[in-house]
Amino acid sequence: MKTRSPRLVIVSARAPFVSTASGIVRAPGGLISALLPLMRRSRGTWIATGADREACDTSELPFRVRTLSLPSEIRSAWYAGASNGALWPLSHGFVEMCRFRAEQARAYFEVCRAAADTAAEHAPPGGVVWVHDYQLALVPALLRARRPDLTIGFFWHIPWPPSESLRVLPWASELVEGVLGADLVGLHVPRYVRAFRDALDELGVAYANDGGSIVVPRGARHARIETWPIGVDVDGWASLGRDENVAAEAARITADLGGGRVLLAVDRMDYAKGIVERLEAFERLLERNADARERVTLVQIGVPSRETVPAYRELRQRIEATVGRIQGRFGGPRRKPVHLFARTFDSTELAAYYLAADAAIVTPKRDGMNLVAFEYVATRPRPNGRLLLSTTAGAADVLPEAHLVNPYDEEGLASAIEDVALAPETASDIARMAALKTRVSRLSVETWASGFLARLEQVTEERLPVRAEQTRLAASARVTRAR
Ligand code: ADQ
Repeated sequence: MKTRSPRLVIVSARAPFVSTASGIVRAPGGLISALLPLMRRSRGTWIATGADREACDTSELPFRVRTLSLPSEIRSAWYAGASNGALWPLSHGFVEMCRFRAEQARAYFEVCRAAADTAAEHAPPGGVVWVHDYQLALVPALLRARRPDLTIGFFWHIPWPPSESLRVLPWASELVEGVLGADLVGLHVPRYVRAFRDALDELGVAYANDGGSIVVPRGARHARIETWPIGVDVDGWASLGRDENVAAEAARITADLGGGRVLLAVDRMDYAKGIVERLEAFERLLERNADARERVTLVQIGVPSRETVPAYRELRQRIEATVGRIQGRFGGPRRKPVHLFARTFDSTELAAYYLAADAAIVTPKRDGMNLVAFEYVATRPRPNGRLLLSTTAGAADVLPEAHLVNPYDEEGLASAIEDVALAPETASDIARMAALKTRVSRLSVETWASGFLARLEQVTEERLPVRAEQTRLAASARVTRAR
């Protein structure tokens, strides 16, 4: 489905470009690659709050990138504090790790206000604004108050917190009201929509159920909360998977690792991804299975992440210490059971590992969706290999043919890793992977982005007469300002 995506404004914490040692490059990740073509077509504006100003200062683009000038203490209190020290752990079930500090909440409100003001300034009359993620959840309502003529979409990329957890957030009501400023709110899977409904019940906000979605009346309009599962750039990964050079590199990787079974994990280094628990489960497997000690290698690719947050610095040390211990116990001069890479890989390098891996071990403790599971499946040209996936990742809800495991069950996790690593491939494995490939192809990120925007426009057409009047007022206010 293609959308005209006219006059699109995107608001996100991350910018589409970053500075690296080799110059300014497109920021990694499927979301950016899905949104860039839409922005190029719409010639709109991308507002990035956490951005690298220099990387975004480019005049060659067919659209504008605006960054916000925020004092460093506000930026840090918003990003490392309220966003990643409160909302992230809260939404991933790590309530004990949450720190709710009043000055961080104030900074969060301030950054959302600044983002909303910038969007209000750049969005044309009757334009479409798509706001992304938990770092900017108040933007929809703040923007709506400034610019009622706009069509506003919001996507929350992580799990919606269960109401028991949300109850401990001192500004839970403001958070929910902020999100409800959007015309269309997207969540990955139905259980997050159910959790959102629980939050409305808890806060006494009236709503109606409409199939699996929720409709919340807000004056002359409605906010709709719907399931929009994200996907990956399926064609891009598939074409890397068919590339001869990538296949040759994959064969080199397998040979360098000793020719045995290769298990692969790829994550941002985040405690929600369950990296230490995965390593410990692998260690348990090596303890009890001499065959695995000889034949199985785990490659853990982990891109360092959010290192301004203390919990993330400690996590990296724990990961390195655990890998060191496994190496000390089971490694030898010619045998290294775990390989840890703590850096960013480009997609060609990642694809070679996806091809080399007999199984992908995707075992986060909690994850909104998890794109690595999709990338592994999309890259492999044939329906072989196994995907081990946590029941607690959103991806498990859309990829039921994966080998599913509870990442909190220590013994179960070790046994599941053992099975996907050592059991001989069966016809059922091939059938499962074929089914996964079909599902992943249907969930491309391009379809997700254009489908969400098309639906957003459809949803706002429900309030057409009101909107036409608001757009007329916004346009005449512009003309007056210009004079
Ligand atoms: P993330 O928490 O970042 O995303 P995920 O969905 O797994 O998690 O995406 C990670 C991306 O980073 C993948 O595209 C992967 O290839 C890439 N990546 C990881 N390690 C890398 C490395 N070392 N080098 C290069 N690339 C690497 C959030 C939510 C998820 C949700 C997405 C999209 O937390 O649950 O799936 O947004 O909505």
